[in-house]
Amino acid sequence: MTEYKRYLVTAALPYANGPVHIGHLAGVYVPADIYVRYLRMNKKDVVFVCGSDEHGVPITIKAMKENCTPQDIVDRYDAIIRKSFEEFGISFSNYSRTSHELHSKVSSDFFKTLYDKGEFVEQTSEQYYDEEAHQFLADRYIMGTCPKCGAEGAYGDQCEKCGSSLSPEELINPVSKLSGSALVKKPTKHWYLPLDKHEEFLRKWILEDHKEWKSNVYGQCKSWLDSGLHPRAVSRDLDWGVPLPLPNTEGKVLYVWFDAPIGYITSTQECTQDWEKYWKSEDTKLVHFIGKDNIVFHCIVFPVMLKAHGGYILPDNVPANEFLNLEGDKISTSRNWAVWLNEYLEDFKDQQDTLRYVLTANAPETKDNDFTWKDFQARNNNELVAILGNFINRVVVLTHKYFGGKVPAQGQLTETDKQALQAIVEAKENISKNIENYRFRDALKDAMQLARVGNKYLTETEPWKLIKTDEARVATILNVGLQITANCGILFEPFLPFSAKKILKMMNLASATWDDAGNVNLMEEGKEIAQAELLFRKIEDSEVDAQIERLKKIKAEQETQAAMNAPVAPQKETITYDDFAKMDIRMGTILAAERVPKTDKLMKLTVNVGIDTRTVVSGIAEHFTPEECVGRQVCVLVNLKPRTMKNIESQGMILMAENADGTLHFIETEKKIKDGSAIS
Ligand code: B3M
Ligand code: ZN
Repeated sequence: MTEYKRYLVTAALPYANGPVHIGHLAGVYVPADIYVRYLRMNKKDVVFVCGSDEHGVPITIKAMKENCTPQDIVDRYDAIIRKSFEEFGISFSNYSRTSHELHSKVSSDFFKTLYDKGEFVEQTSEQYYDEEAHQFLADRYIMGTCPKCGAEGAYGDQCEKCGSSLSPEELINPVSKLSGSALVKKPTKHWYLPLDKHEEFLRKWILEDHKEWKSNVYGQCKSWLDSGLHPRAVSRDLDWGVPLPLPNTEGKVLYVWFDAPIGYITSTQECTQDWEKYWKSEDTKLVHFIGKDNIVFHCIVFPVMLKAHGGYILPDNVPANEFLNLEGDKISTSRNWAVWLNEYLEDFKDQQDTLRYVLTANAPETKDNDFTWKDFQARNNNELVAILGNFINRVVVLTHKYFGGKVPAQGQLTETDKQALQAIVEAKENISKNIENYRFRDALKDAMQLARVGNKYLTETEPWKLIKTDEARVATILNVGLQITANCGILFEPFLPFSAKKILKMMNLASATWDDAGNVNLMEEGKEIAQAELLFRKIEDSEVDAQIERLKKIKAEQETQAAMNAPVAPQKETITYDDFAKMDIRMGTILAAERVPKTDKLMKLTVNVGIDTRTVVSGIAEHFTPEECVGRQVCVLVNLKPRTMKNIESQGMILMAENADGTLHFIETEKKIKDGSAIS
């Protein structure tokens, strides 16, 4: 085992084409921050870098849609993202941007070195070109008919209807998503990183030397390696990005996934002159925090780049997380299905730690997990408020009430006292071990366990009852309570930095390190403590209901949108006017409606169709209540041969329009007219 002298921790560079949401925080930034805060509390030498990922096609598309420049887009989101990270206490040593001048130099120098060493293969191939937009198109921006299921609007990389992976070549009638125009093929030259050449090295480095990696990460790497690696293009035909540093390559830039990880190096250079010590010494431990969709880039592509370049260290670990879902559905920026960090703080002011807590307690460390507002509320109210907050508040308030705010003397310890103090020692050990092994959920549970022990200890010893009869005993109890509280102030710091700070302030401990934790005499007798401060507040039903309502609205809008975009059924075969004229369709008014018992779909309607009042059985019961039907004027096919359903004779049929989402809608005239009026 290497004895590491310093740490270089990176967190995936978020794309600057939208704000960051809870999925980002849970999967990458909170775990990375917990790890780094823990290291710093242990007085380790750490550099923690990140920055905005500002290149790539989606940013150019967004700019085109909004009629502005890509730089405008990234300026906007970089500012929002930066602010969110600051507000949530993500303690980067530096947060950079890939549109910075320095990054352009660092990444093109990196490319140049690989080029000069002959590490790339050059290849010219025919690619789809949009003559109207004057550009080659990324697979995602080519659309056409799916060759597998026939659906319209399949993408050049995937059909969302049937889920097949596609290549643009397979699409029938490919068109540009940008301009809608047909595409031509043109030859273009690109530079490829031959991953296959490094396969043997990767197999040994990952599959043999890093068996300790998380099983989701190890498994994904193994499956990539087992299915065989191929050369990957590291250049693109695009006018947004780092220009290719080679002659006669106008209109070509570095592929965003080539320059983005180099962004970690740029960000380090920006914050320390000594950057090479972090990137180039074997006794630096490099750890990449990322989401699962970035595994291949951080475990295979970037290590190959670093190794091919030479002089750089490789990551010691890549503790990638799975995904966080929101209320049962995949989080999606384009569908607006997310809790955005900037919006969260508008509704839950100063409650950063609550979100950090819930996201860690529920972190998708080993499998995808779900964030629900009800769980958020329950964890806040039942854990943070009722256990941690309640315990600390009682200790501080009682110390002021009975002992003038000074740490009382510890007398003879009972078995119960000793057990409570022992919990401090255990908590420190467990939390440390779990954080060092990237098990942040478990580590948080360990910290919470200490608060639980403290809370239970107070409830069971009941100092408020003993104060009249046994002040010395109460002194001991509160002394023990204060030792636990002060330790909570240290041990919770990586997870809940804002609250930990308040706890330490209440304990009057200016600076504390991890070394101080585990000490059961941290609070010396006679030491003065500060007044109690509110740590967590209860979250009301109405607050989470409002959030759930907001999401429901978004879902409804999305469904309407999807239905509007869905293709309509093809036209039926031709009929004559006489075929049509045989149908007697009239306006009628529904006078009464009731569900047909023992069926889900059928509704028995009494309808005045002008000629008479009759019974019609209609399959609308899943879409309307009887109350919603009564009084409505509807279209009725009155000369349909009667049919008996569930022992009821139906004399006609109500005409309905069926939307693409399967919902049924009545067909109405723009104003009420006489029942029995013919429709022709
Ligand atoms: N910009 C983030 C993502 O895939 C991507 C990470 C780059 S890390 C070098 O969401
Ligand atoms: Zn398909």
